[in-house]
Amino acid sequence: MTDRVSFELKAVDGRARTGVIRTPRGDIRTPAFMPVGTAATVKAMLPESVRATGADILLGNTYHLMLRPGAERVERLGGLHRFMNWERPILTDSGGFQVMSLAELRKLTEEGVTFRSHVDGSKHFLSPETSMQIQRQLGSDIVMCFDECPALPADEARVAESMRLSMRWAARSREAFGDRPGHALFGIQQGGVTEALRGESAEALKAIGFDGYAIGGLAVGEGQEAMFGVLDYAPGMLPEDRPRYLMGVGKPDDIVGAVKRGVDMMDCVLPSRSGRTGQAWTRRGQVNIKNARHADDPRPLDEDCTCPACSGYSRAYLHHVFRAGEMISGMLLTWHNLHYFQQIMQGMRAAIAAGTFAAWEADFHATRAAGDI
Ligand code: PRF
Ligand code: ZN
Repeated sequence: MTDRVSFELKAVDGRARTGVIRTPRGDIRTPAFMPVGTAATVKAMLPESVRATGADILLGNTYHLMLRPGAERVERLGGLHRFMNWERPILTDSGGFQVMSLAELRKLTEEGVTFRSHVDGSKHFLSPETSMQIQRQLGSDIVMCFDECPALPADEARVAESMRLSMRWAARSREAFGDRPGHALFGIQQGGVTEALRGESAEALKAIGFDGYAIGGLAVGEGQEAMFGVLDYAPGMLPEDRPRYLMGVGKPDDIVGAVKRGVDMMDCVLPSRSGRTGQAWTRRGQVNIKNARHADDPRPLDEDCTCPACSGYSRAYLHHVFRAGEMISGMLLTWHNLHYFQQIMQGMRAAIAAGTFAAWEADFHATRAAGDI
């Protein structure tokens, strides 16, 4: 165990990297996928089950937790780790992005953003300073800067203005975070799909200095080709010796393409959310368990998967419990999806360490192209 957060790069294969982020609450093997535990739970999963899928770290949300149950309450109850019974690392997003997508009657100024709660309509204010305070009350291990992220497509002048505001907020976040050994603060690069703006943002963040660097403002409507276009240059603008985190991504092929381009960490609601809507992600692509073709199928979702859903249950059973609206449906499919996403990460970590990432990636795409059987 360590009393600081550090990053050790273990191997590089092409632009893909593998390493480990060490924290007082445990190691995070990279490339890492972080399941999303927005409301102090990864929906439909016990924390020990999330750990059993191979997760080293979860993501929590400032926005949701400040509204319900409240950051002061979580702090009084011993912090987010104790509260949700997950003692390993937690990264918290800073709230700005969620305010823009979920809150009502938002008012954005240089100081911060005033908004009404989507839960009960109550009025709140978030700024770099209040976001840092809330993330400290939660006890977050990896704290994110307070930023703003425009939906794409947006005109370049608007993207530039927003990025520059986020960089001023990054400096205020750094100042408000202070010096907290054992906890890390990550900056967030913005700049849309414009290389010069991404470069300006990276330089601003590096001048401030952070423990890690996120790539924000992607997967917001631009499409995979444009996202990969940005990822062809954006990771290379950030310090090589710090973790790089692509926020809110993505589907399995997005994740693989991002790691190929030098990304170390990602998070997405996709495996957990789609588990509750009857969508399974497998080596051979997506399976919609609602489909009538599964009603009599005695085979598991994926015969090579070792998760509880695939070890003990048929597609026919998974189809039945989904159709019947039984809670075990979301539990089993979420477990399978999280397990599959973590298998992808483990496969990439091993391949990068062995210098065989290109072959691993070719096999990943070939298996998917073969389709569901
Ligand atoms: N900023 C923050 N959180 C985020 C994003 C961002 O740009 C995104 C964009 N994909 C997801 N979550 N703070
Ligand atoms: Zn499975």
